[in-house]
Amino acid sequence: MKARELLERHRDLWSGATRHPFLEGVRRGTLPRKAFERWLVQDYLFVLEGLKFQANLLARAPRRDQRLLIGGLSDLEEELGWFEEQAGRRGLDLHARPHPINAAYCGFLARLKSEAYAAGITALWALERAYLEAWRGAAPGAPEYREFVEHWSMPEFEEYVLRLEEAVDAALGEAPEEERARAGRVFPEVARLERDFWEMALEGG
Ligand code: HMH
Repeated sequence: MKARELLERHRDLWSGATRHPFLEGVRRGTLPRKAFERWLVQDYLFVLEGLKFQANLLARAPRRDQRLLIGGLSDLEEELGWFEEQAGRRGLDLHARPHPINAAYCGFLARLKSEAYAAGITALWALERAYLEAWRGAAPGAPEYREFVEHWSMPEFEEYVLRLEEAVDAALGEAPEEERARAGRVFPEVARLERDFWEMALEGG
């Protein structure tokens, strides 16, 4: 099994994760401001958890993936600063409570810390790839959201996602059958959680 096969096997779920009315609202500028602000605050909390998840993954990573994961961690930390700046500009309080949908996603990542590396790296690749495709699909984006579209559409980010895909393929290539199977189930789960995350931002409930 390869990372690409997972994308093909779950095409419909993947499309739900990467195309959503929220993103169409970003593209056209019709997104309610409240929905964007809700996304911004919740995504900040998600990235905070994501940093811990990735730090744990780094601690267990094979030698060949260490540099890639360290680079990703450093970018995530920078991204947190960027979110803080964006929130400050909009007068948003980042000390919010995680929405139950967000809490479910973070809980899923936290549980992966006690699972095999193959499952964890598959989840990381899937969630980063979801953002790459989702935001690129919203390009160029309404002027007020363009900075966000560009943030996740940069060639450097695409390169990072491609390197993660190689890491997934290498991990799957050497994992025992049951760990490969588990990684195969993690992928559609990430796709569902990504779709739910957009839904949460748009609908609020
Ligand atoms: C919900 N998925 C979500 N937020 C993010 N920032 C990413 C993926 C990419 O890091």
